[in-house]
Amino acid sequence: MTEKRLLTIQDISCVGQCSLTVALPVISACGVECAILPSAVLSNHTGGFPSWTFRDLTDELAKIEAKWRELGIGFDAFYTGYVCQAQIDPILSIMRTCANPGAIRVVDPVMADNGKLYPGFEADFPAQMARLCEGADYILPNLTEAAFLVGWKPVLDGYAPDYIEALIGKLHQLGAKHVVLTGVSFESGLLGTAVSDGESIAYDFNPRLARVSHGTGDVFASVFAGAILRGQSPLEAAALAADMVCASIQATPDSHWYGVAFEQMIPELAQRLKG
Ligand code: PXL
Repeated sequence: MTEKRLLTIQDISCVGQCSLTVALPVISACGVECAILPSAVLSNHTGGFPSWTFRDLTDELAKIEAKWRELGIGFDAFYTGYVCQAQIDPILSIMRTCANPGAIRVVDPVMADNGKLYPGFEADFPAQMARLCEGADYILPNLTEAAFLVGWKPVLDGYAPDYIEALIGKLHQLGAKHVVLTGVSFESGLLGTAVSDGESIAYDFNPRLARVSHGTGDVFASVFAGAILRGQSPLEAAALAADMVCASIQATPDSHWYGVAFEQMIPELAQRLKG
């Protein structure tokens, strides 16, 4: 158990094994206290269900921030995920006013995959999300999000290491200290992560699994944030996160289409971060 308290800001998709229903159990299993700030409440996520309800909670953010300031509540880490268009400034404010000394920021710029923005995000949202990346200690984009953040057209395959290096260089120019780029592949059988501290890039690869599943980005980011707070290096945290994503996918029956069975890897995650 660490004494550190993390605040995660992302939506509650009531059904769908993503965002807060993943972050809370996963970060708790890492032995890290996890406070939550829901950005929105949806009946279910937007990644494959034909429709959903959506309640934007932007109005709550400033009220909650004021109450936390009054009560002297602060956080050692912030981890942001799926947030709404108008929430960038309120979130930046919370990360300033409710930060304990040395607090870190982990920004997963959740907004796109497979070359496309998620439903509901306007074309100008990546520029807003880029403002959240400025000053982040870690940003965790997938290849599509990374391209949108820097104003490029997404390239999803057929690239060489110099494309990844150029993309990471541009992402650092947004003001992020570490870039953790997911979904990188130089040969078809391997899928991995590029981890950059602005000086050098290290890679971690796993065998590519046949299935592509929803919610894996949230599993990755939650394990990564928890492992960083448990003192792992960025590369160790990224490798652990990738292992836990693979274990979650492998535990998921083919008939289960809307998420991954991340619950099955929780005991292994807790074991690997024990002590
Ligand atoms: O897993 C990312 C995510 C989070 N929250 C909502 C989503 C998605 C991806 O589709 O729709 C509401």
